[in-house]
Amino acid sequence: MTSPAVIDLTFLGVPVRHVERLASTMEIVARLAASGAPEGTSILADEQSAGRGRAGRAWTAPAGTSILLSALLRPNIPPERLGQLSFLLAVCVARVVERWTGRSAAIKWPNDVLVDGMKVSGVLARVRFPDGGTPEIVIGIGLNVTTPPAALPTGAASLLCLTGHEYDRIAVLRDLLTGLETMYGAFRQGDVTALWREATDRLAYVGEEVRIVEDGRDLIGTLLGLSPAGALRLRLRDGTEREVWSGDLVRGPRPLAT
Ligand code: BT5
Repeated sequence: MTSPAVIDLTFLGVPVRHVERLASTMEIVARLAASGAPEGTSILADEQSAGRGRAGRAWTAPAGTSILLSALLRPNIPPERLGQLSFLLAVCVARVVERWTGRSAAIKWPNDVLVDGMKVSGVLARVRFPDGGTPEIVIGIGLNVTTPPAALPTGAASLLCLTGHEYDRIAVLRDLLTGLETMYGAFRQGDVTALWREATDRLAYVGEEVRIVEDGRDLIGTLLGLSPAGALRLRLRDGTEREVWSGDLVRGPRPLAT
C-alpha cells in the first residue's frame, strides 16, 4: 500500500485518507477498525489490486477513474435494522448519479445502482459484532466516474459514459459524503421512512418475473418490493410470497447462460 495522504474532505468529522494503490479499501478499513479506529475512518483509493464485490467476486477499475471508498460505521442500533443499510447507501449513490448526470438511477437488489440497466455503482456493507454489542460496519462504494467505456465490464457504465462530460472525482465524492452523512444521521435515529420509500420507489424490475440465484439454487417469482427490514419480496409461481435475504437477481425467468 502506498502511504496515505489526507485530502480536503472529511466523513463524520474524520479526515478522509487518500491512498494511490492498495489491495482493497475494505480490507484496510476492516484492519483499522480492528485496531480501534473511530467511526468515520475512511479511505479513498485511486486503484485497487484486489477490489472486492460480494461472494468472492472482483471489483475492477482503472487507476484514478472512479470512487473506491470504504468507511467505518459503529451505529448503536438493534441488529435487525442493519438489513436496510445497503439500500440506504444505494439511495445516496443513486441521488449523486442523478444529480451529476441528469439521468434516472435505479437500485437493483441487493446492491447495484443502474442507469438504463447499466451498472454504474456497487455498494457493500460488511457487518461484525466484535464485542457482541455495537455492530462494526465497513461500507464499500465503487462508483465509476470517468472510466472510459472500453475499460468497463460488459453491462457497466460511468458518469462519463452517460453524459460525455469530464468530472472532478473529488467534487463528486464530496457530494456523496455529504449525502451519506445526512442519511446516516437519519439511520442512527431510526428516522428512515422517507429514505425507505425512496429505496422502494427506485427498486428495479418491480412487477417483473425475476430469478434469484444463490449457491446454484434458483427461485423464480414476481418481484413485489422490499420488506421493511430489507428483504426482497417475491410472489412465487404457486402464489405464495417469499422474503429473500441474499443472492443474485437475474432479470427474467430464463436460466443463466453458461
Ligand atoms: C458489488 O459487488 O457490486 C459491490 C462492489 C463494491 C466495490 C467497492 S470499491 C471500494 C470498496 N473496496 C472494495 O474492495 N470493494 C468496495 P457484486 O454485486 O458482487 O458485483 C460484482 C460484479 O460487478 C463483478 O462480478 C462484475 O460483474 C461487476 N463489476 C466489476 N467491476 C465493475 C465496475 N467497475 N463497474 C460495474 N460493474 C463492475
